[in-house]
Amino acid sequence: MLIPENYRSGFATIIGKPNVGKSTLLNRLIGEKLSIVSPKPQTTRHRVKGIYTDKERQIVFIDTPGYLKPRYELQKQMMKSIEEGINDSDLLIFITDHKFPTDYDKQLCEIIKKEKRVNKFAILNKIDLMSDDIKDNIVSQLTDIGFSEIACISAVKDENMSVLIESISRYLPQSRPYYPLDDLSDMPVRFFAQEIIREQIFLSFRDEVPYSSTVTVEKFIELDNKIEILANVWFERRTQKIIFIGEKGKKIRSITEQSERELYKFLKKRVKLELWVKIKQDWRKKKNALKEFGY
Ligand SMILES: Nc1nc2c(ncn2[C@@H]2O[C@H](COP(=O)(O)OP(=O)(O)OP(=O)(O)O)[C@@H](O)[C@H]2O)c(=O)[nH]1
Ligand SMILES: [Mg+2]
Repeated sequence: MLIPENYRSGFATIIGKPNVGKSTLLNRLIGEKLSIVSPKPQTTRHRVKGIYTDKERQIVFIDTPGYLKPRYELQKQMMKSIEEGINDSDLLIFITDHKFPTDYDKQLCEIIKKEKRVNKFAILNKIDLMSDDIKDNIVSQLTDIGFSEIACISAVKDENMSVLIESISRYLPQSRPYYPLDDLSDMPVRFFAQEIIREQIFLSFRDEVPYSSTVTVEKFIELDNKIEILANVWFERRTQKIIFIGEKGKKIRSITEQSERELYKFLKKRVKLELWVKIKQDWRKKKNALKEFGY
């Protein structure tokens, strides 16, 4: 493809409170499930890039973890990745929902107000859950904060999504694309495998089990007709490991099977998955362990 003179490219960082729909939005915009989604807050832990490319523009979206008060070393790392996102991007996309303004919204808007270097775009998501009155009220509050533009959407119901790419790209500089035109992300396939398994854990357990877990892919062997994956699932304590395995190994077997199905959708190849359960005492509080696990 010949790149026209007026081609636009840039980095757009998506920030918003936990559970507001950042990852859902990223996946919709890219048209591929790159970032894991669950009904639980604090699902995303890394900055996940999703690259949108067409004839007129390349937008590198960066999904971030929901902003949090750092209680653990892990959450400090998550916050750092938001700050880096703000520093490295051409456009900040603040996303909120029908619950606006919560304390998180207020904290984020304070940060956004102070940030003078980048353009600011607001998205009101989950409009399927609100009346017109509530919607109008939130939009007028967002207008006062000083966003260049406010879009009202439902990422799940696909409402008002088609114009979003066009609106967003107006705030990006003219530039040649940063990534090859058919790239969707810059993360290795192992990263996605690990995230897909982690997502199944988030979807299948309550309380502490998902939050105290993390996954590392130890082996990823691509054969002609299948992919063999060996992954470790790490917990902080023995009690969590016991819950994860379940009675007679029932739970771990069902997680393995669910993960294999989801991995197949992403990798487009049959997957044989083996999960090993391990304990690293209090890993969320330990800098070295976090590093080892890729945070
Ligand atoms: N009703 C409705 N639900 C939505 C919409 N967008 C996302 N959700 C749901 O909201 C929940 C959280 O979505 P995520 O995309 O994981 O949210 P997130 O902001 O990435 O959350 P963290 O990664 O935890 O910060 C999921 O259950 C989504 O299905 C929407 O437009 N309408
Ligand atoms: Mg997320």
